[in-house]
Amino acid sequence: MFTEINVDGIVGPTHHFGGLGVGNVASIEHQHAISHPRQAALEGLRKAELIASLGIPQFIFVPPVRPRLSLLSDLGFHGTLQEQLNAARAESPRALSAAFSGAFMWMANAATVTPTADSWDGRLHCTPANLISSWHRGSEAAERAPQLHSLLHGLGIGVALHPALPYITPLRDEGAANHMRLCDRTGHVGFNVFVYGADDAAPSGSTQTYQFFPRQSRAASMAIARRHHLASERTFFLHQHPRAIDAGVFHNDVIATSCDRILLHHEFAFLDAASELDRLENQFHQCTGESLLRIVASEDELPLVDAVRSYFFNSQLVRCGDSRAPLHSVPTHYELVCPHHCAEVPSAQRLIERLIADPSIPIQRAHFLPLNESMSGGGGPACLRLRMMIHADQVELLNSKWRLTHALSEQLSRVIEQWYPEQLSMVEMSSADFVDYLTRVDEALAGIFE
Ligand code: SUG
Repeated sequence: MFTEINVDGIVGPTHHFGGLGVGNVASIEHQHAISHPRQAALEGLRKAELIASLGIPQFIFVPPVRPRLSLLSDLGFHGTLQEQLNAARAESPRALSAAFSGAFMWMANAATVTPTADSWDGRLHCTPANLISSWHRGSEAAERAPQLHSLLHGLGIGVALHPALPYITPLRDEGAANHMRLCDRTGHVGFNVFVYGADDAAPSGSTQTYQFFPRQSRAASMAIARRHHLASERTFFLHQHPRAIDAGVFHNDVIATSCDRILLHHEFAFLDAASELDRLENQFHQCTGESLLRIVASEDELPLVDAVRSYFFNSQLVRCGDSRAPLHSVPTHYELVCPHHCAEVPSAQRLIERLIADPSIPIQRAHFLPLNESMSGGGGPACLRLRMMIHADQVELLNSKWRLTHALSEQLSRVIEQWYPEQLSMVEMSSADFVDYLTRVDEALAGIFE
């Protein structure tokens, strides 16, 4: 029996709104607004605690070091630290923001992970995402890879941790945010669905009329499928709908979600996908003997603008119950962990009520979580976690230092309350004293994990 585990990242003390998220309307709207790192970190932690309480083994990583001063010197800012910061703020606020980026909190972009059951070599494969579309996230793969290695190394040779794809624009990759895994009740028969925004091989002019630059390329998705040794008959590539990208859907997980045999998506999630979706449904039935449960929200039911405002599809769809229990002893049910914005957008609220009321859909409950700070940067609950399917017996082999227990959560809360800035703006970020202060925050966090 396979079970899902989640890995979140502790929100960093430099969480701020730099407006750097490409095609991300919340990020663009909040550019240079005052952020609240302490609140952001506590909201993220509460979300992870709720997921753990629903029975998902929950892990949490420490933040990478910020600022990345090497970025400033690489860009030619020189002199004392204060001079570098002053010059960056005056000449290139984007560079300054990128150096202090807290975007690593959105762990769904950390990597694409496929389980042992899906590859012909029987290994779990993990490719950290190169995140080259924007100013601020290209360093994350190198920063998260050692943590992923530390988490997974107890699984031994059953793990292939690949390097990120080459850092070239035709291979731009945003990780699990553009990947969905569907599977049968046991989790043993898996189907991998990759969703890309740009197909560089498509005839020019076909559908490339975007307002926003599409972040995931088909070439990147295909390379990941190849290096993960996925069976082609259970691997699918879908094109994100340009209407969705233009409405602010910069990742698939803003317009579609999945868990086990449930695929929930918007009418305009994919372009010309009818035949691929038919093939997916047929293959699913043939290989598993079960039916895929495909639930579509129409534009009438949830207009794209409301999907983006509410981030409904970025809710976490969680299988509840004891995943180690014998298969047929517990009826499987699912719960939605939604951003509280869903309760404020009437169409999203009605859609959630419809799903829960429908007896043919095993979703029984919705939780609404305050995630204001993450949402203002364009990240909902699902953006904050990297999910992996592993064999239930292997959970104990993962490095328990990263496991979110009640005690760890209390320690983290204390450090966050004591050390994290309540507010942050570009003014503080251009102060050498603040940089000095950040090293002490890092030490306090690191002390917890020693
Ligand atoms: O890459 N926002 C992130 C949000 C990532 C959401 N992840 C998923 N959908 N899985 C991004 O756009 C905002 C940073 C800023 O405002 O400068 C930002 O990076």
